[in-house]
Amino acid sequence: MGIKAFSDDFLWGTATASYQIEGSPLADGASPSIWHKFSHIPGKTKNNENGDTACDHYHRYEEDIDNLVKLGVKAYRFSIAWPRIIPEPGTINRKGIDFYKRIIDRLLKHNIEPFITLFHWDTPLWLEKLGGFRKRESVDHFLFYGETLFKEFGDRVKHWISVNEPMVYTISGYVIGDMAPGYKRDLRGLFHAAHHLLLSHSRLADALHGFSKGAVIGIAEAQVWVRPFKSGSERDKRAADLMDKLINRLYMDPVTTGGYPEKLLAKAGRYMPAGFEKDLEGMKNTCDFIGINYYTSQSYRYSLFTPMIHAKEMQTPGCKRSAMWEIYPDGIYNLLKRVKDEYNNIPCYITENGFPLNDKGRSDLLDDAERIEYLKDHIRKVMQAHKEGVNVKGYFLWSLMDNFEWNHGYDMRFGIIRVDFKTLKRSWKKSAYWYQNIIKTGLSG
Ligand code: GBH
Repeated sequence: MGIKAFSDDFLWGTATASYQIEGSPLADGASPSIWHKFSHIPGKTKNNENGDTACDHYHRYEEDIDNLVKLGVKAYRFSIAWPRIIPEPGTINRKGIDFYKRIIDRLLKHNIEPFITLFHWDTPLWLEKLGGFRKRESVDHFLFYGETLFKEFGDRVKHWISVNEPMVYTISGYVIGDMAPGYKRDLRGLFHAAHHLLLSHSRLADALHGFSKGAVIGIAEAQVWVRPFKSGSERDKRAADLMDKLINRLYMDPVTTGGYPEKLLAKAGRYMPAGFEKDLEGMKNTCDFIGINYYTSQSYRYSLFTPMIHAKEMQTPGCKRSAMWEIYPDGIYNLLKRVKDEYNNIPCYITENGFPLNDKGRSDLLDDAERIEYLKDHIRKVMQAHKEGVNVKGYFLWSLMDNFEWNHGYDMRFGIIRVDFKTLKRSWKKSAYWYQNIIKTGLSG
């Protein structure tokens, strides 16, 4: 199957996020984010690493865009750091806007389509102090920030992503606590924040459509292909189904087909903000497209002793693993098919897909053959879905370059371009040359 399986306007791209690459988080009038605070608390991240320097993209964005040009990407997904734009409630910071304006103009000059994520987890610390996404007022603050960006960039940016992975932000940030804002076992926090993030998305969509004709907005959903541990077991099937609703559909349904999964509300409705039902009608069908961030699959078995969810994650027998997760290329296909069959074949993009490697035991740090294999297998599945009528319009590889992998620090590397975090030198890995070739000539064999 060659690249011709995709239409000519298929957008090949790469993705990054502000706090993970920029560095200089307090430069030029920016205020701290929750990730700045969290990563400076001892013990929260691997080796106590933080985003103070990261890839120094803040000063090296020209070189990084040169690499995008060399790769030949048609699109580039990146995020804007909210606390650079709105350093305190109601205040707009020109210097923050100018930084992103320079990036956008440079991309456009090279015919690279910017896909801008408004919020990739770096909540302004001032907002968290006001209660963060737990509070309904967060929606108004998000809207003020979003409208500022639409006004500044709406003439030239046509693709917007409101929120990156509300699932990870709320589950890791309010229940597991391994990511900012770092609360633990706070189910009320989880369901309140989830609702306010999704409500924000819908308000931002209304604002964008009123403002800029032809601009589109979606949300980037972390999607995990969830399976029962024993496919023949009814109890395992029920456990997996509930986890699918908790991980995937809770964040997807309200802004597409409408409403929260009933089965989940029956169990957890009491954690939702009062009167949330009144918001649902306005939230429905507010995605012009869906972004899918796909990395992995998970298996669940019934477990009497896990409170409320009665599900326990198990290693899927026979499933290969990366340094972080299970490898299951069929999952990306299955989830894309689901968009076609259950979400009205809404246009979609793979907004992230990629592979982690660390340096341990590697003699050639630029030889990432395992990554190439992973990418090839997954892109092939995307092609298959496309061929079978899924309206998938692009693929963004995570990530352009190694970066600050949140609580994993700089240890887990997802880049197709290596960053030496001492010298900040960029070097192309084998996968970068491979991807350059895919973009140019397609996938064969
Ligand atoms: C993305 O998160 C982020 O958007 C990006 O910033 C990050 O750098 C990148 O991926 C690589 O991690 O969480 O143990 O239940 C990915 C998050 C990872 C969420 C796999 C679902 C399933 C395993 N996804 N995860 S677990």
